[in-house]
Amino acid sequence: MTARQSQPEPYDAVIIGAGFAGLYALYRLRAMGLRVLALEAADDVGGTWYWNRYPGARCDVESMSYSYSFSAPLEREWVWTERYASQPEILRYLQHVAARFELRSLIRFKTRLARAAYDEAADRWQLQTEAGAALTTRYLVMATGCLSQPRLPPIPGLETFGGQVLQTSAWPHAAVDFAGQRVGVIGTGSSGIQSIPQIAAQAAHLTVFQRTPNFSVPAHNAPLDPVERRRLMDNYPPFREQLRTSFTSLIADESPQPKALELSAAERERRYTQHWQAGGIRLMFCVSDVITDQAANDTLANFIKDRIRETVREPAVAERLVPKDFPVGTKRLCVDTDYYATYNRANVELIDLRATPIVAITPTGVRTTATEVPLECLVFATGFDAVTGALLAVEIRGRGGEPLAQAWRDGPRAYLGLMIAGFPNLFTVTGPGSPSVLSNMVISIEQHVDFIAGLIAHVAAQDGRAVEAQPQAEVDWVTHVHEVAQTTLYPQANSWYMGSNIPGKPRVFLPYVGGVGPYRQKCDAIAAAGFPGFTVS
Ligand code: NA7
Repeated sequence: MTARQSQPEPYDAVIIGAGFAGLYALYRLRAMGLRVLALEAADDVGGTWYWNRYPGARCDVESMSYSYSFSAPLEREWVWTERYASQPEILRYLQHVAARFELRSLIRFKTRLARAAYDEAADRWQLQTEAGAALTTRYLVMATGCLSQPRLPPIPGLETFGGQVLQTSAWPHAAVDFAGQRVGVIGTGSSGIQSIPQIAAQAAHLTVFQRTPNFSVPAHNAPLDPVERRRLMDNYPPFREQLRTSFTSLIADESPQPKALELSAAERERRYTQHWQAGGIRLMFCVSDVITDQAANDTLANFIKDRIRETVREPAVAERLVPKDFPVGTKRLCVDTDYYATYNRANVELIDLRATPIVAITPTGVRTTATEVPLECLVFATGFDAVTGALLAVEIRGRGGEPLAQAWRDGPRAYLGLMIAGFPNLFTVTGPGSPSVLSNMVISIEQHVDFIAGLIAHVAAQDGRAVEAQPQAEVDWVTHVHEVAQTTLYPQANSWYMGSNIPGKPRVFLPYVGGVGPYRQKCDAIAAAGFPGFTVS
C-alpha cells in the first residue's frame, strides 16, 4: 500500500453500481444522513441500460410500470413516450434522476471494486478498487445487478477472427453500420431476439446461430396514447401500490384468472389470441396455472408454436424455431418486434447448432460441422452469469476471511436474498433468493433499499456497529425458496434462472418465486417485529 492508501477514506456506506439500484440506494442512504459513495465501473450512470445499447434494446416491462415511485415530482415531470421504453430513453431517465437529485458528485466513475474484506475488529469493510485505491466503510451495498456479468463462450479461434466482434452486453457507443456486411449473431435469448430484426434490416446478410429456440411474443410496441398516459400519471400512487402488492409486480391489474384446463379449447384459444394480439408478457398470466401445471403449460406452448408456424413461411425454418425441450416461461419469455417474420427475409439464414455445432471461429467467419459461413462481423448475444456472477466477480471475504465463493460453493444462500450469514454489514440488492429477475426490478429495488435503510436505522437506534443474518434464518429462507421453486415447472429448464448456462455453476433456482407482494409482506412483518433473523452487535 502507498502512503495515501494507508489512510483509506472512511464511509458509512459504499454502494457498488450506479444503475437503478445504486442510484436509489445513494439517494435513500444519503437522506438518512450517512456519508455515502458509489463506485461505478462505467463512465456514466445506467447499469444495465448503460451497457446493453445494442440495436432494438428495450425493456420488456411496460414503461409506465418501470420507473421509480419514491418521488412524486419525478413522476410528474418524466413523460414516457412508448409502451415499452427503449434503452436510450431509460438511460436518459436515469441520467435525469442522477442530475435531479444531485447524485453524480457521490459517484466515482470508471472505478471497479476488486476486493472487499470484513475487518472484524473494526466492524468495517476494507475495500480495494482495481486501480488499487483503498476505502473503508461500515456498510457495503452490492447494487451490482442480476444480468451484469457478461458471458462470452470459449469458442476456439475467436481471437483469430479478422472482422469486427461485438457483444450485445458491451455495445459500442458509436453507431455500428452493418450496411453491406455479412453478419453473424450467436445466441437467441432476449438480446438476440431484439437485435436480430434490426441487424437483418441493415446488413447485406445475416446468419443466426441458434442453439436453443426460445418462446417469444410480440410486443406491439407503439407510442403511448397521451390521454391514457395522462390518466395513469394522474393516478400513479394507487397504480404503484397495485404493482407493489401484486404477485408479479409486472402488471397492475392482476385479477384472478381461470385455470387453462378449466376452459374449453375454444375459450382458451380466444383468450390466448386476445392476449397475443394485445402483446407482451400478459399472455403468460392470462390463465393461472401455466407455470405450475405441465398440461396447462402445453396448451400455451402449443398456441405459440402454432403462431411461429403460421408466421414463418418456410416450414423447415419454422420447425427449427419451435422450442422443444422446456415448458414455456421456464426460460424468460422474450418480447419482440418482428422476430419470427425476420426469417422470411431473403438475406437471413438460421443455423441450428444442435444439428451442426460450431467447430471453430476462423479468420474469415464461423465453421460448423456442415459449412463455413463467411462473416465481416460477429455479434455475441450469449447472456450473463446471472444473479450471482457480479457478486462473485469481486473477491469478497467475510468473517474469518471466508471467501464468498467458498460460502456459496454449493449454491448461493442469503436471508431474504439480502444478507449472508458470516458477511456482516453486507447487503445484496435483488440478491439470490429475492424475487429479483422474476419481478419488476424497479419495484423490487425500491423495496429492498427501503428494507436495508430500515435495518441500518434499527442498528443505529441500538448504537450497534454490525448487523448479520443468523445462520438458521438463512437456512430456513433458502429452504423456503427451494420448496416454492419445486412447486413450479421452472426447475425443468436449463436456464440462467437455474445457473445452467455457466459450466460448473451449481444447479440452483436463483430467484424467489413466491410472489413480490407476499415477499414484501414477509419483509414488512420482519421489520415490524424488530428484525428477527438478524443479529445486531
Ligand atoms: P440469454 O437469455 O442467456 O441468451 C443467451 C443465448 O446465447 C441463448 O440463446 C444461448 O443458448 C446462447 N448461447 C450461449 N452460449 C452459447 C454457445 N456457446 N453457442 C451458441 N449459443 C450460445 O441472454 P440474453 O442476453 O439474451 O438475455 C438475458 C436477459 O436479459 C433476458 O432474459 C432479459 O431478462 C434481459 P442456450 O439457450 O444456452 O442453448
